[in-house]
Amino acid sequence: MPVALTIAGSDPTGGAGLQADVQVFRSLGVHGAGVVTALTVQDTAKVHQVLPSFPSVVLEQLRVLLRDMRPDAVKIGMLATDDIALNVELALETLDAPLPDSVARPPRVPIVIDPVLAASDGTELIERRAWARLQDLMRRAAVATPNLPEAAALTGCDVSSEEGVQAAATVFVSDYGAGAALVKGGHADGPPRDLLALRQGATVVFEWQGGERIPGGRIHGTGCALSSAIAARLAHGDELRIAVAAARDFVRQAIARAEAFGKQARFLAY
Ligand code: PXL
Repeated sequence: MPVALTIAGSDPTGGAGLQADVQVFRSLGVHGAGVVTALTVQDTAKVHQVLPSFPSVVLEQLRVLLRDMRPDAVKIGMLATDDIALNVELALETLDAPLPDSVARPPRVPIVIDPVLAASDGTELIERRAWARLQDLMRRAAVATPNLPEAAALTGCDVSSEEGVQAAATVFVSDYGAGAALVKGGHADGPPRDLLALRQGATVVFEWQGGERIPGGRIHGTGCALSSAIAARLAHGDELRIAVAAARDFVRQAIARAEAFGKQARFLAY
């Protein structure tokens, strides 16, 4: 069974964060490993508190884990603080080191970065001063998966038009160095359209991916599930475009079957 590693915050409701990521991994036939970047105090209504992990523990957990168990894909979600983001960046260098019994560089492990800035209730899930580190980390991403507010915040682009979304996606790929960017259109009104921007040589090509809005209102954890599903498919060896298409299908079906949990939330069902 392939292994995917999530580096993410803990959401005790299981609707988002690391708990959701490992459920998605398993349901897509991938073993889920996980390093917790932050605890949250959270119910289905809101995030009450955020408690970042010790940065040194995140670094040690990742170094010890990565020396032992090489993941086939990595997903990065909530990073909480600049120090944690820095330590994640440092630990990921372990992935580039030659394997113990070889002098050759190991093949690059695909990394999916979901640049989580805030929870739906507005609670900050990463400190503002860490945004630059998050932008810097993008050069390690096979694909970044910002939603519209995150794409706007991290690039400064006005994403209210199609051209603006393309400009933001281009910043992720051309300026920050991500291999690709999937800008998720779910936050806009009307039928949601995602934009996949792919680097092809010196240029960036765009693919708009449409869909109808499935009625029923907001669902918690769709972003976490989408990025984890992409990582799971990449862990299976899918090419990026195929992995993104499969992950979008997976989330769309899970939205259509969403179930109510707790007092205030609907979670994906898969
Ligand atoms: O959906 C963003 C998100 C990511 N990670 C954690 C969260 C949330 C939203 O609440 O709690 C841990």
